[in-house]
Amino acid sequence: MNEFIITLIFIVILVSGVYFYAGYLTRTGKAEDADGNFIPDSWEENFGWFFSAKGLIMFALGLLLGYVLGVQFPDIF
Ligand SMILES: [Ca+2]
Repeated sequence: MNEFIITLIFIVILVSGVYFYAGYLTRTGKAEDADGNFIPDSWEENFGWFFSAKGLIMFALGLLLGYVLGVQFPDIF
């Protein structure tokens, strides 16, 4: 079960990192962002859904992580 938590935390960090990196690339002008939504336009073609669902993905991951931590460590809450 601990491996699952570690995997989950790793996924959260990875997903957050991708969003952060997209913002970094567009804000610093390292990637083209003609429509100004802080998502590199070259990514939007194939991974637009990943950014459209940002709120939902982060919410689902947070919910899952909170639930798993609550089950694994019932005393910390
Ligand atoms: Ca864009």
